[in-house]
Amino acid sequence: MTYAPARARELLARIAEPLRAAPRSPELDALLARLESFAALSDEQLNAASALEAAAAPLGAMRAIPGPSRGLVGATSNELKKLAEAELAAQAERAAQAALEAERKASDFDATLPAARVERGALHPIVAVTRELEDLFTSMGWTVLDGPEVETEEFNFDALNIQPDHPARETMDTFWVATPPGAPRLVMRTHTSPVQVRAMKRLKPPFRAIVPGKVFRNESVDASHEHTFHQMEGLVVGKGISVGHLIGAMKTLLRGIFGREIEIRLRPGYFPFVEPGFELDARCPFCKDGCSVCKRSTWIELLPCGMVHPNVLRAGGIDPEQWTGFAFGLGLSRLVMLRYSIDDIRHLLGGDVRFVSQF
Ligand code: FA5
Repeated sequence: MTYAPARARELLARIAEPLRAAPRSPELDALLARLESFAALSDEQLNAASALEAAAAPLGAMRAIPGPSRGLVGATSNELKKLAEAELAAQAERAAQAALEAERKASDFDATLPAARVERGALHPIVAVTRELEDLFTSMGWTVLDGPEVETEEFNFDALNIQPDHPARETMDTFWVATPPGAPRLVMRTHTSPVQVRAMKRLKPPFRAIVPGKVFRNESVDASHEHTFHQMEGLVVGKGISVGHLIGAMKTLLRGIFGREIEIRLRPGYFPFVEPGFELDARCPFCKDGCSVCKRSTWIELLPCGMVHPNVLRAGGIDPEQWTGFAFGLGLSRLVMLRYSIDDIRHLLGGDVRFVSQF
């Protein structure tokens, strides 16, 4: 039933009637006076809010009401209360609707227009390939390690058996970090290999780890050379580790990357921290008899690697008489270029959203 002042007045009269006939007391007189004051209100004044107040009066003074009348007075008061509450709720709902309507009108809201397009992000190809490689290696029980990008001269060069007169230390290739005189010299790491020695100091052999990360070289930039690029180091230290293990791991790595068996060849390569050292070439996955990617040779120079030099094991606190190991340094940025046929390395860290959103 909808609220009307006449209905409220009717219910108030029904509440008061048995009270008037009941034996009098000061509390009962006060309650009757209060009920009469509500009944005396104009229709406008006797709105749902005052009807709710009127219903609360007998409900809050039940003890003043003589026993025989309580049931009837209580039930009628509750009816009045419910009626007033329903009206107040309906009023609140109408007000909310009206506010929404006003807001819609004010803001040109059109529920029939298509929703605003949300730009979808995409993984950077370097991140995508790094994650794939991490999945591949962790599935074979390797650990993923990290190392500092600002590295000490000791870890970046000395501990890796790179002599002080090695050309890689010269300003040409290395970004030196300004340090106070006498403090250990710092560099932006030129490769991920310093993490080899950090890993040896931290982990007890045997262990297998990869280290994907950013490296920095003071080089002139062109389509295949960046000053900031990504590498992924790999390191295995164990008993009786040989070149055979190295070749097996490299083949698994390439199979994981290209999705099929890839023919490889090893050429001698010189790196002070491995002995023997190799340059591993992969048969070009894009052609049979020469293309621009392999520079018409059908081989792609892919990853330098070798057996860990005894001096490096010693620098990492590992006895080279007991333990041997192999390491590799994958040029991750170049691999990503191969994988997605990207013709210029400068796209990778160029920060152009149009480039990244293609992957
Ligand atoms: C090294 O950095 C050695 N630390 C790799 C290594 C690790 C050898 C473990 C043996 C054992 P190199 O300077 O050749 O090696 O760099 C490794 C790879 O990084 C290269 O094969 C190449 O793919 C990539 N690379 C080197 N310079 C750049 C550059 N400026 N821009 C992009 N990629 C580069």
